[in-house]
Amino acid sequence: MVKLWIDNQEVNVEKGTTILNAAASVGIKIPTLCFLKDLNEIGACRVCIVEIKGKDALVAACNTAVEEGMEIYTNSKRVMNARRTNVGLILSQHDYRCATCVRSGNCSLQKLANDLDILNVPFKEEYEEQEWDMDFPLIRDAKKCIKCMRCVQVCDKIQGMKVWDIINTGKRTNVGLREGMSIEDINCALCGQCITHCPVGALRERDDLNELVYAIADKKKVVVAQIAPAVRAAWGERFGLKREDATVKRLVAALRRTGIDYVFDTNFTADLTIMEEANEFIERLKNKDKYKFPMFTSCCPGWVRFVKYEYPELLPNLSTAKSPQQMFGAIAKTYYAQQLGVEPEEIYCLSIMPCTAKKYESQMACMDVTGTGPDVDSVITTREVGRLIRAEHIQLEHLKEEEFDEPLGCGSGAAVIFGATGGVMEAALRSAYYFLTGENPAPDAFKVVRGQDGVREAEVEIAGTKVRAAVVSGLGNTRRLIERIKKGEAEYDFVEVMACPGGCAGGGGQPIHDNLELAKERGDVLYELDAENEIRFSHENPAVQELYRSFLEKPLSHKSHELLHTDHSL
Ligand code: HC1
Ligand code: SF4
Repeated sequence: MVKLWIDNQEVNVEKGTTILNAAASVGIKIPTLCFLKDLNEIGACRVCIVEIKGKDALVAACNTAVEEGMEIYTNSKRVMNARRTNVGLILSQHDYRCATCVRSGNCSLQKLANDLDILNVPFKEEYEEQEWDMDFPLIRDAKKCIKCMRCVQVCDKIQGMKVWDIINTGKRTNVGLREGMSIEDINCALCGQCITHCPVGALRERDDLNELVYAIADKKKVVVAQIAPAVRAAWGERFGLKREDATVKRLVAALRRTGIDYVFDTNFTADLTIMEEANEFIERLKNKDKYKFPMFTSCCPGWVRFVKYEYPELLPNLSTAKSPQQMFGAIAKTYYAQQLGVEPEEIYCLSIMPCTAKKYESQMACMDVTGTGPDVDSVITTREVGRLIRAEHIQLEHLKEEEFDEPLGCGSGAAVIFGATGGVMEAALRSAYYFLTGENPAPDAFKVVRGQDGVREAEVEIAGTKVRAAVVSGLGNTRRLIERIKKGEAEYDFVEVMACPGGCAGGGGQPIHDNLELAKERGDVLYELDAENEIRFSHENPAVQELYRSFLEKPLSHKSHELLHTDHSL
């Protein structure tokens, strides 16, 4: 142990502890900006500087280890002046139009400037512009970049993609796309993890709210919304709502206030996905010589993009089932349009997702089953739905909960856990067991696949058949797993992959909390919702059963193939 003093308080910590952590252990908060736990501890922003008695230079607390007998001051006059100067310098290089910034009110730099009472800074009048395709789902605004390197590190160390790099030298040093590539051509999976780890507004998703507002105002359009599983565990965070108040039923009510005509649940088509995917898996197991193994899930578009760029030879291993988002669009514009007695093009299908890659998935040319345009017209993130609610001045505290519309609003507990890593696998195993044995397993029989470890493996036995399953989240973990499979070091029958660490709960479209990863907490909410649901199995969803009876006939039928499956190499 090391004994030292911080702001005259005695502190005892393990050898090797940083000053930042030593201070935190006794409740002293040293402000940070570029710091990202375990990923970016480079001390570049010089915001966490502290004074050590007897030393001339101020040091960065995030990457300086404590030493025996140190006397440290975190808020001395010298420290405060230097910290103000450093933040002022960063601000002077940053586009300061906060009022029109997507991160206003949730920006680490803005908060620091306010906390430090910085009221006057010689802002630059002109900034170096970087060209960007504003139609692309991921937007970068170079004028707002503070060169903290967080995006570079997250994309490289967590996602293993190395999309961002340091470009130029000297005064023109900046962050940009690797090797001068364009965002359309580079291998970006669109996971959005660089967005959720950016402390300012330099990275964001394309804003699709404008188009939605026009669609709602268009009297000729029937606006139909779907809410993704993981959105319900996170949407209230932006409003500071308690978990028990931020229910999905309150979100349904809020969406109706915006003028949306019907509010449905992606859980409905998550159940439909399980019907198709579990049967596809059984079909592959029964005809092992005809198919490549393992079969991979295909509902995460960040993962599908990753396969296309990095391992195209694995495309035949992907389940041909479309994602629940896309199945919803296909069913809304066929089955539901028929029920309403309207043409497919009269329906405007909105999707509310915790994900940025879903914006890209909805625009793929193959996602148009009616030949009248995209099955899903627009995708907004959990953050954008928060902005929509604020823009409409909806007072959530006065809003009563409302039920989803029927019939596409009915979802099982198996569907809601899609939003947590391992959930798709667990839901598929529950139904595969039923399809193979004719009986339901205990609902939690396959909970062995739950957890937050980046890679989890399980071997389960169903009707005498051993199924070797793996669950992986985060693209860096995924690459390592694939390399092991390719080298013959690991062998599986069925693998679930989610591009974002923790699955959609930790998705790149979720609310941003600086230096806080909430995937586990949100995932726990989804598992609670599963346990509370009267229906725990996708095959017991009555609305899905009715859809097969009256429209699709059976899983993997000709019609199901036409509407619900795709060739991922397209
Ligand atoms: Fe997901 Fe999915 S679980 S991909 O994480 O399969 O985005 O929540 O909606 O489509 O259902 C995301 C979440 C989501 C799809 C489902
Ligand atoms: Fe990297 Fe994901 Fe950001 Fe693309 S979206 S640059 S893959 S972190």
